[in-house]
Amino acid sequence: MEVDVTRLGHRIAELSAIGGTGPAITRLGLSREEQAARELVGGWLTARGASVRRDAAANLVARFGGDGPAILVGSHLDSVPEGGRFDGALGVLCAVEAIDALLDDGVRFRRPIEVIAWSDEEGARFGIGLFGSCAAFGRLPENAAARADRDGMTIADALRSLGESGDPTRARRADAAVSAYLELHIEQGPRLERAGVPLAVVSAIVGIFHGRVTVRGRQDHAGATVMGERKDALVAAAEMVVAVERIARAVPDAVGTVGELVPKPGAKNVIPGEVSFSLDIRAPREDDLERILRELRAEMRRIGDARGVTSSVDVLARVPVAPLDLPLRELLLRSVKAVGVEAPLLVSGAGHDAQNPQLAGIPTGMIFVRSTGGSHTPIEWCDVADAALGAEALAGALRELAA
Ligand code: HGY
Ligand code: MN
Ligand code: MN
Repeated sequence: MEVDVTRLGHRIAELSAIGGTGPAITRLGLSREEQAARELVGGWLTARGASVRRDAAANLVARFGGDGPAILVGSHLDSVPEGGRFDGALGVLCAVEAIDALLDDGVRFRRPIEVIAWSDEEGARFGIGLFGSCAAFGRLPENAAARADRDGMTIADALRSLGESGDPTRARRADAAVSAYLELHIEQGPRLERAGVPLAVVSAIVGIFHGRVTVRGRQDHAGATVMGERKDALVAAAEMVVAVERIARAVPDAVGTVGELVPKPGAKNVIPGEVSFSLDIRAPREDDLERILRELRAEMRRIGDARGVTSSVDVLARVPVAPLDLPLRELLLRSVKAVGVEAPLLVSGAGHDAQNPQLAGIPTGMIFVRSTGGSHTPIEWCDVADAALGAEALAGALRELAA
């Protein structure tokens, strides 16, 4: 069985044109662009005989085969703003290519397979990462549908504008309906490139904390307020941001990032009275992640007391460390070996939809494909030859699981 590298390359290019401005991709969750991407991928799958639907959380679900627990395979089609063309998208395209190659090879599925494109994995608009797979596996935070983007549009509004009911919890899958989940994804880091190896198998995915901090000081006049009288929310927030980096750097393999920071009212001659900033903290060990969060809260209180400001943390998401299924890991190592690669086992520093089925108790496995240029950046890159090798390994695993 051979995957078709040319077909895969053309589809990467075709999908990249949706939300693409030059090398950069902006295909935000629950946006028109994400819907256009679902329609493109759904069309290819319908043409191969899948029954294609979109669920209440706007996940694309393309089913091959009859009744019974299904093997799910896929990733996400949304991107971060000005992101790359491979993060998420490659996993969906390689899942489609793997199915195409198996069908081209005359394989008949003894168990149902569903190709999935999870909606809004990045959480770039509404702040809830892994949104579509959280909805499917019952792991959405309270009141998720009321979360709004910067324009005040809520998740419920966005779903309704797509023609859904507005209640993403209706996408909940019965766990018994899913027998396994596989995801291929670019590595998004330098380890495979440095090792000169095209594929890896993922052993575990880091724990993730996503939050939003609000710092409240006193808005005042930039000229008439002497320095000793200020309650400057932005300077306090800046000290807290530096503390995030210092505390995370002190814990092995942990990371801490502030990617968004919004001062209010946001004028050059006004001392900011309020600042909100994002928190993205990750670690491969739960106790380390908890320790970082404890230290950070203590430091934010100390800085607030010293500067006469207050701060609060709104928890957006807390995904525990997810060790992936051992038997599936062995199966994927065999499938990768069958395409000629001695794959290393890697812990994923990036979050993935795969965390949700695994944490819901569904056997889950991941294949990484070598990528270069970093990720969440237009210069993210993956050679189509490496992608095809990944699709070949994925097809081998699906053949063993379902054919
Ligand atoms: O943030 C992440 O790790 C993923 O790209 N959503
Ligand atoms: Mn991403
Ligand atoms: Mn991704």
